[in-house]
Amino acid sequence: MTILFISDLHLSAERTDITDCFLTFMKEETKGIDALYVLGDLFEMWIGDDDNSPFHQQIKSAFKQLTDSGVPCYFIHGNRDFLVGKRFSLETGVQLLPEHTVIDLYGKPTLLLHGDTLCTLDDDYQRYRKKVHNRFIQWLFFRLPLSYRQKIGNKLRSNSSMTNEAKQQDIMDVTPEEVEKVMADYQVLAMIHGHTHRPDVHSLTVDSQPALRTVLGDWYDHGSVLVCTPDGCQLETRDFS
Ligand code: OKV
Ligand code: MN
Repeated sequence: MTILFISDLHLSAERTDITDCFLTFMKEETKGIDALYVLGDLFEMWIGDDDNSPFHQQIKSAFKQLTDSGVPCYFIHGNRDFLVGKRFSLETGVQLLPEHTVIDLYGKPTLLLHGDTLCTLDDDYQRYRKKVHNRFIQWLFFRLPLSYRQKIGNKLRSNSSMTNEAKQQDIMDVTPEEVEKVMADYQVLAMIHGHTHRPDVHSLTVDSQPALRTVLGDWYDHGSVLVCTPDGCQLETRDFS
């Protein structure tokens, strides 16, 4: 009995080392598990489900094989792949979940989310987020041909003019008050999220009760998996080959 959680792989055609590690993980570690949850930023960028390059086909077929084998697979959008949509879901069998989702994790109500909404002090990002999540702006974006959307994506990405190394450090951490508020709102004592690339388990107090916040790791220089069984959860890493 095992449930696996991953996030922040930032898969791209350029980083074949990450892709290889992910495909090996999908083939060798997901057989017969109870569920796989992907908590956002599976992809470095996503400008529409109609982007069907060999790279995307390779990733999608890995999910399709898993869900066809009977393993339920769930996805919560990240800040990079928030445009993953119904067509991706139909092609892969991966079920899209709302941005805040409470699951029963072997008897423990657990709130799952990507984590970007917890970084409330990052004004620039929250302003950008509001724009690109606007339904009308998204409707306009999808009117554009794939090649234009690709150009806009590349432009926006290069505008954040830092090196990849600096970008990793630059992600703001969560606001502790926001974490407590969200957990109290959802009446949970356990939360799992990614986004900050600061894998750890934090103890906190919610409604004067002890609570746990587990942060998943990114896949920048090794794989990162949260392995949960009825006995508990453990953050683990996987070396690139
Ligand atoms: C994803 C991030 C690029 C951060 C654009 C409307 C608009 C959607 C979009 C374009 C960019 C996603 C979809 C990408 C995340 C970046 C740069 C920084 C901090 C519009 C709707 F307004 F331009 F019309 N986008 N792409 N960033 O390349 O995947 O998260 S992306
Ligand atoms: Mn993120």
